[in-house]
Amino acid sequence: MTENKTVLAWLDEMTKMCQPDSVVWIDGSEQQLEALREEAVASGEMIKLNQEKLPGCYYHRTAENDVARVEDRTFICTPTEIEAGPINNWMEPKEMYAKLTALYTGAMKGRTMYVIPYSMGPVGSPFSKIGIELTDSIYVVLNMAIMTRIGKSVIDQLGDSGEFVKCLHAKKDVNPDERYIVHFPQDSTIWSINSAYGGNVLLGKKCFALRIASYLGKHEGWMAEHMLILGIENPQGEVKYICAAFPSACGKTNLAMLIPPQYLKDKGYKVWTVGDDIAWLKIGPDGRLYAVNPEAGFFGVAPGTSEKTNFNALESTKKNTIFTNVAINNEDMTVWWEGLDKNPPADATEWTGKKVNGAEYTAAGNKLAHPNSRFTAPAINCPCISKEFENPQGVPVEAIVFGGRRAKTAPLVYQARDWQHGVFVGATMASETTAAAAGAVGVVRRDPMAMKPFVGYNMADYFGHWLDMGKKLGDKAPKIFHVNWFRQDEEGNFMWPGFGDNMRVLLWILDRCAGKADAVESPIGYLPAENAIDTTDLDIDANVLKELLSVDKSIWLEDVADQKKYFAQFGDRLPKEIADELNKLETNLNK
Ligand code: TSX
Ligand code: MN
Repeated sequence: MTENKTVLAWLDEMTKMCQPDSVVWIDGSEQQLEALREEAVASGEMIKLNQEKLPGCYYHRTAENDVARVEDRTFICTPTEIEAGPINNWMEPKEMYAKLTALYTGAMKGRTMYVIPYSMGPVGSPFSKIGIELTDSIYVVLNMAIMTRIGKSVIDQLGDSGEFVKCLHAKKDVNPDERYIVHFPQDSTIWSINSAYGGNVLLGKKCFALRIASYLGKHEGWMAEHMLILGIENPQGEVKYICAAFPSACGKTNLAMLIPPQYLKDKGYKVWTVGDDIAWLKIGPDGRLYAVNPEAGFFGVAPGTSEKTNFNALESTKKNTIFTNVAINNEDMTVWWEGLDKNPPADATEWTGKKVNGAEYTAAGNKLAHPNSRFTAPAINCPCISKEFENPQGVPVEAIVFGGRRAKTAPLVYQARDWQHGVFVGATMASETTAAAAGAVGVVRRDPMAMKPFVGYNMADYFGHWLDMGKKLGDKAPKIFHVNWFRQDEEGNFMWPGFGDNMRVLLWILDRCAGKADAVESPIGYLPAENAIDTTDLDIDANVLKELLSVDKSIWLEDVADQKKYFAQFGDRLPKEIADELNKLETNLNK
């Protein structure tokens, strides 16, 4: 398929190490993919679902010990430990290569190695980067075919260039004790072994588009961020774009595909999805910041996705989708998960493969679908996919929104005073744990820019890169905001209706960017002025709204103490600007 010497030499080296029985190039043709689906069904790796109700849809079940990303086994192997920083696991590259070479040697004996050329971003876009993933899993090939642009057009685009990310994945025996997800940023290399779960093996996603790309972005003057991208069209037909970063369990995919409240729909407002997880951001020819979604699909959490919470995501999964670790309804070979509806199938196969009565099984407190079960759906299936989804130049970004799940601390929305303050707001992002995560509920987890597990170098230098980008953007920089959909009252009830009504907050944000909405200064930044957020047709008490927009100084001072502790781990590598902003916040709160 190619005469590219760098590609062929690397492929030769990897083949000699892994010793597959055969090597198959993925050309991206429907014919080849269909043959692979049939092969996976014949071997039991995938199950064909009801082709009338769910055309082109398949089911896959992972090993029970292989259901999520493994942060404690994820490494950034830079030449020195300080380059990887205090947040990442690190090992000296030579030592790691030797350790992994032992594991990979002969790992593909008796198996086929697939060679997947793929592009992150539209093929040929100035934003886009190419990767080649070698894998012995058909499931990986078929997921990559949904999540990225693959095949011949990509290898043609690469030509004889050596500029591609070398990705190696071997399923081996899925042994969790020998599972490694390893990045060598200086070599543009990713090695993954002993897993077959999404985030660990679809190497274009978190490994490349965030960890390796963040490293490349730092050196090339752009940014790889864990952000959704959405467009809001006003009644005049103008579309403005927002990027937003949230920690897990905040409903990022739901926000990316938001449906406006009826009265705004009636006025002519629309929401368009450009991306639900990752944004690559670059300064355009006009000096503004532009965003591209490097992915081609959604790898979304299934539980909680319903017609009510995310109609557009659910629609996206109705054809050509791969479901992983959800439950099967054996009556008609469709899928089910917690939160889809209130009717668990009577004749069900739960996610580990046991046949159960779904009603009885769930009534006894068991889950039919794994909480981290997923759908892999093509973005083009999404009813609200943006016309700009494939735009090679990206979309101009008006606002950057950070968020978190905070019961008491953060108000519904506030605006940073300037870019530097905004970077501090992102750096101090935090979320309180829910029952969905392991461990205690309500514990504050700091997750700067929602990038804690995804920065491919020292987090302190990453803050520095954000500050540098602001200097380059100057007065053309997007405005920065923070939102919290999860404020609770004394009884623990959510005070804000959330979901589609979040549009009201997004419109205040866009109005602020246009210099149209009123705000008041507070110790933490600008808050919406009274009546600045449109509550038309919303049954919300004026006092509740006031409470949602209030700042409790003593609670914030507790958070400041936690922020100080968190930043201490970066030592004197922490940019002075961040320390200055922390001091400013503390001073403001003590006034
Ligand atoms: O996704 C959510 N969003 C963003 C939507 C665009 N969720 C689900 C979070 C789990 C992933 C939310 N949950 C949101 C939200 O804005 N808000 C809440 C909290 C909440 C839950 C239920 C109600 C109100 C708020 N009300 C009723 O159930 C009637
Ligand atoms: Mn994500």
